[in-house]
Amino acid sequence: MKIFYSEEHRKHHPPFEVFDGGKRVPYYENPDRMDRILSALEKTDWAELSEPTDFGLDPILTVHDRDYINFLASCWTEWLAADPETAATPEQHAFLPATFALRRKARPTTSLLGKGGYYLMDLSACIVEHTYKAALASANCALTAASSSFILHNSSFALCRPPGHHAGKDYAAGYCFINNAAVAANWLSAKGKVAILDIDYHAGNGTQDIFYERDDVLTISIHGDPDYEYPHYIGFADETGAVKGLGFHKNFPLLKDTGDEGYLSALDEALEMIQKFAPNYLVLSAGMDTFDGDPLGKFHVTREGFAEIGKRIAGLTLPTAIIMEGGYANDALGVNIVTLLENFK
Ligand code: OKP
Ligand code: ZN
Repeated sequence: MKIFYSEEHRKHHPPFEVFDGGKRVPYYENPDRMDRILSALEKTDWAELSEPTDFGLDPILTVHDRDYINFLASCWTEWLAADPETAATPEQHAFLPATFALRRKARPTTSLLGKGGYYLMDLSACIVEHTYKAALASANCALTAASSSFILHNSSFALCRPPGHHAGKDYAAGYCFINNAAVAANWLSAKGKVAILDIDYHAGNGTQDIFYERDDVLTISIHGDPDYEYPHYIGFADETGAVKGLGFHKNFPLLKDTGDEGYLSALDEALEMIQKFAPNYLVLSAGMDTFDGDPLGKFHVTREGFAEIGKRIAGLTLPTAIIMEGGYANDALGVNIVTLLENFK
């Protein structure tokens, strides 16, 4: 299987994030996640790693707002110039505003912190010196996987970091800056019908937002119910798309403590919808944080569960661009992703 991976993620390593209640914790979305996956992939005889191709900014700018991307590009340099404390010890800091734009009646002001509060949705989208470069390389991994799946008509894996599914057209959120899966799916949508299935534990709010009014890209997300789980305000069952896109989005909000059985029955419904839609390509937002014991999740999907999930999705027999999203039980992350991927060889 072709796997696209770039080392650019390594220097996107914010020293902390801020949890609910104001607690400062080490950044969960860390480079170690990739090392665990790489070492598990090395043990297989089918993982064929290569560097992503640089697609330039055009395919990203058809999904994301130009001013937002400009903000990501220049944010750190501007912050360094504005904040002497960060300039003195950059590795101990991140760009993280303390005031956020409430609802969408706000506008991005000319001040950097005003832009930050407008373009960032929460305290987990910390920007540091190399964040923008890492996010671009991550998007290129997804684009290269999409084009590989298009050309070779088979499945591929984009080992993306940072992840993408919480990022919307003009906002970063939950460790995500550029929506890799959305960029890949939008690129593929010029070649045929595309479905995106998001199996990360968290609702794929960014992906939902981006395609909400489109009928050529079906989006489905299976996740912890936003009634108790991040991202809190989106991912409910009654959100099914709008205008032309009505009926082309589906959320499966699940209860706390969902295990293999409950998960697989939601998955079966999702797969049935995808079959009815009859896409030419599938983009799979593959988060592994549904795993039993993930520090950021409340589900109990087992390794056997991932084997079955992979088997059933691969059963669609669609060329699938598999895009890495979350998963924070680092000890198990490598084996879990390999268990999922094995079905798509
Ligand atoms: C990213 B992905 C913890 C606050 C939530 C954000 C989680 C982002 C998950 N109580 N922090 O979907 O794996
Ligand atoms: Zn997640």
